[in-house]
Amino acid sequence: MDKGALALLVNGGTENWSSSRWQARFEEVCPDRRVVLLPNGALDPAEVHYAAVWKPKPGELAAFKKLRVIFNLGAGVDALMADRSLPDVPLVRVAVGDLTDRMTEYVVLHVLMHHRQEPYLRESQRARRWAPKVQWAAGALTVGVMGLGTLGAASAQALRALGFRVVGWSRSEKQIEGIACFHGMDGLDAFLRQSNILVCLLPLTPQTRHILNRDLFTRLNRDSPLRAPVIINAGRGGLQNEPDILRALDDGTLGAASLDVYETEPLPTDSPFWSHPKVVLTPHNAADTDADEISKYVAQQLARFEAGGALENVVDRTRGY
Ligand code: NDP
Ligand code: OXD
Repeated sequence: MDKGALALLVNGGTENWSSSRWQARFEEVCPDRRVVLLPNGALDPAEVHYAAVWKPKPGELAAFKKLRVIFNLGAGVDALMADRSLPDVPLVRVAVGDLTDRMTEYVVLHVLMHHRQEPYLRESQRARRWAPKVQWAAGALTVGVMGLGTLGAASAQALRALGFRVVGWSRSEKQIEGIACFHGMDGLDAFLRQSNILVCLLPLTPQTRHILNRDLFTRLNRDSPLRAPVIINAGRGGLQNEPDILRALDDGTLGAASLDVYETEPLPTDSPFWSHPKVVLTPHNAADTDADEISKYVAQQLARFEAGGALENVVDRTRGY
């Protein structure tokens, strides 16, 4: 059987998304297959049967008429969903333990940072000030996790294991031990009214765009030792209304924000987020997509598919994630 080429299209721009690194890894895990880095003017598009991609630009995959599967090299597929000319073949996203563990680390780190008053303690250190404030127990706070999928459910369980009260919100009904689960727009208010720290791990879809807005912030719970609620967004920048976040931080509606993702990435140097005293900023590295792990995951899926098996983690295009 003609194996067809695997085309690699990586528009990353950061060290983790170096296309030569991804090419070397794919050549190692797919030794019997031609791995071609795009763009490649010498390539006959009909030779391409599979594509492994990160942030392709709209239209970049349309030329490959013999495509059988598109593998997205990350968990979020919003960039692909925005491409109206995307070939109508199965689209597989990443859902692997390595990525999930990395995101859990990020979420636990940032929840603990706000819970343990780290910004205040670092400021005290710089001022050589010995002035501890009362520290409450984890059980005094409720963490609300928006999105109870692969990443959200794992983070919720890790937070629960640390002693936080945890509530979760998803599109469909869920049951997760020890976590009060809410779903749908009807369940959103009850979920928000309990949440002192809000962790957002939703995918970006037309339904979730700008869901993190002023109206939502005003519905978060202020009755905790933190008083003003805190938001942590590691989903996508398009989930947040950025002027609303800044206004809410400035007028005390929000106490702090940990942000890993932004409407425009890289974050422009003149963004107020860089220097805002209540913002803990990271450059979209909450859960790096590891080239070793993900190339193996794609190679395994590809081998299974060619042997007649089913693909896993196929995106539902009508839902958009
Ligand atoms: P999943 O698809 O496994 O989970 C998505 C969750 O969001 C599901 O629980 C889903 O509900 C819920 N959801 C989707 N739409 C809605 C809606 N309209 N209302 C309520 N709930 C909704 O995704 P993952 O957990 O794997 O990843 C989540 C996102 O994290 C990715 O899409 C990506 O954007 C982001 N990400 C960010 C990274 C970073 O480094 N910052 C790294 C990796 C991912 P239901 O369960 O009912 O379907
Ligand atoms: C992803 C990401 O979606 O890295 O995997 O953001």
